[in-house]
Amino acid sequence: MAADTPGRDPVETQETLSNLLQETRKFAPPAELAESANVTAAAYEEAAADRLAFWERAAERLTWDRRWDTTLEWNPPFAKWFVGGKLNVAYNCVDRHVEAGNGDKVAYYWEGEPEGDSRTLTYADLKREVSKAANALQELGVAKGDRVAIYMPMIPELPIALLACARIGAIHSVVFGGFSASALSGRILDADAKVVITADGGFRRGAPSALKPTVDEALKECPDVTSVLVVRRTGQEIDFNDRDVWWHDLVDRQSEEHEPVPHDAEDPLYILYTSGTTGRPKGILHTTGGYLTQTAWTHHAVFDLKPETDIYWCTADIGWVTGHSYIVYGPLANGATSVIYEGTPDTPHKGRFWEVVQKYKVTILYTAPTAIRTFMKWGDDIPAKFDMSSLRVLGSVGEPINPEAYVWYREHIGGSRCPVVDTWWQTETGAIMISPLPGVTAGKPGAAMRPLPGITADVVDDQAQSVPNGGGGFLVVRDPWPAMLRTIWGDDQRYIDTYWSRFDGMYFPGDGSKRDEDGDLWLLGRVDDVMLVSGHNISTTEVESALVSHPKVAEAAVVGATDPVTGQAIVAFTILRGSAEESADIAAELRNHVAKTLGPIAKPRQILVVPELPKTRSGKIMRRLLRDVAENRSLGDVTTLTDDSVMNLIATKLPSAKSED
Ligand code: 6R9
Repeated sequence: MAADTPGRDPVETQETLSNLLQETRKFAPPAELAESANVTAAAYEEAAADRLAFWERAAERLTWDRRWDTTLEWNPPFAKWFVGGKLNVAYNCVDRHVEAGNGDKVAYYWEGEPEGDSRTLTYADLKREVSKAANALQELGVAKGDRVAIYMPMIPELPIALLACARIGAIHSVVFGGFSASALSGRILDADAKVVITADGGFRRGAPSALKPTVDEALKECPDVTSVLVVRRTGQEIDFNDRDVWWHDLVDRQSEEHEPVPHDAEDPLYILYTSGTTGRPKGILHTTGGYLTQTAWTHHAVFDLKPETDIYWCTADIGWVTGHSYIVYGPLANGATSVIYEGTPDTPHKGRFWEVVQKYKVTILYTAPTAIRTFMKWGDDIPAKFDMSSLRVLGSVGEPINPEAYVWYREHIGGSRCPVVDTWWQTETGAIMISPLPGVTAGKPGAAMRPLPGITADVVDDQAQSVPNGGGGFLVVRDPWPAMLRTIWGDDQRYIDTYWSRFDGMYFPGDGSKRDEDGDLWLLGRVDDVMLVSGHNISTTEVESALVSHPKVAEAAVVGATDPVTGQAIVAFTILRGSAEESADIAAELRNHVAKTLGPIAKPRQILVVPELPKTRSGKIMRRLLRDVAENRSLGDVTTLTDDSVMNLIATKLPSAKSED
């Protein structure tokens, strides 16, 4: 622990990243789960003994039209997996389950936001709908390798559209339905998409929210788009142009038969643009065989998915990678029954998620820390009103989960019986990389624990040396993995520069990490956000977690602001729990709490109580904007912000900002 010990040798305190937070709580896997777990501790040994043989066995869980000749071709940093293999992703996700006699099994329970609006799709229904949509795309002239932009609400036609593209070998590029016209046109142009699939609108926060006008606006910049396929969802009035065609006019009259042709294991499956908190968005390119292998295997292993009995719900939007990998491809490849929910967690009431869990008897729930902290803020009494005894595994993704949020999730959602799997991965990694295994790992609140079998993640210092237990530094991945991005669409050099140049021969995801005394991994946020306070590199995550461990705090974001004395000083923005009163001395109370938890070096200079925090559309805190506020600058690019009124709310809090000491 690197507290601010007076007289300590300065060289000794120049660690790459401080390790301040100590956590002693541990939760063993439930005995029953461990006994019948899909994956046991042996998987780690098998993968360590022969990594490629391990991934070959994972690939054998899929149905291949032609087996691969070479498991991995590695010309750093360009990887090809299962070279020479051929398969059809849509066949693997849909048809093969029908052929195996599971046509009547539910693939998706879809729950619209307006109450009572629901739809059930079996695997046979999905096969029929995907086949029709694939025929429709072909009628529009879409061929293998063409790009299709998808800009849709969370309705069943969205996964159907993805699978229809995959079936014919067209490359989908999903753009999150909340993005602006300029974000959409930029992505359409970068990928040179020929067709756009959209809807009139979707339901959000109790009202129809239009999408089609944004597409019309975007397409003014995109002359090469030949057709727009429009699903009628809300029934709202929209403009119809020559290139527009209704989904129900075109798709409904198609044949229900469509022959899935085999595609090459390395044929592109999709492009997904990363949120682009800095600079021009990057089109992350994923291919076919390796991606499906790792998404399917990790979904089977990390969630212990039992397709016969589990009801699985991932609350992400399909517009970001979690939805691609863990609502569409992984679960369907495994023949799972999933829930898809269209709307927001507070519509029409703040118990909506738990009502959905109760209604469908959800057994596995996968959500994000931002949602969990919001539920903590709303109060324990809300989930307590619902029967959630069906739940058996809980997952978290998207940001570091604060230990306190983890414990709250485990207790108040998981009834203290469900293991929590904190899964670290990225759009770029395609699938989960670091996570506990629920039947094997004794989980620690806040830790992602170990790289999964077959993944060689490590923590290194700035000289690329592995840090010892107790040390902090940069997360890296040493060897290629099946679902890794293959490049940035149209820009190999940017791919090399962004991910493979910081450390020779290693993938650098841009995250800080520490390895604790037991050798378990903790993710500490983006290295760009690390604060340099009096010569110590302090992670935002540890200070935020210390704040959230105070009973009055639901959520916190900290940033380093320029300081004449310490280089940078910590400024914290906090949201209080529903039950907590804002008192005059709350700032002092919280500052002392952090100092007590992490040591005096981590004591924030300033604490602001705010009503909301600025977040990206996928729920990640945008610290960059808070840094602007903390340093009294005008705000930078706010286009990826969910709700830009939030920054005004925060600004009104500023005059009352107190700086103590
Ligand atoms: C899946 C997804 C990737 C970035 C990643 C990291 C953060 C995601 C995390 C986590 C700590 C976890 N992140 N999961 N940090 N613990 N369990 O979120 O993809 O949107 O590309 O974001 O999110 O900083 O580098 P993406």
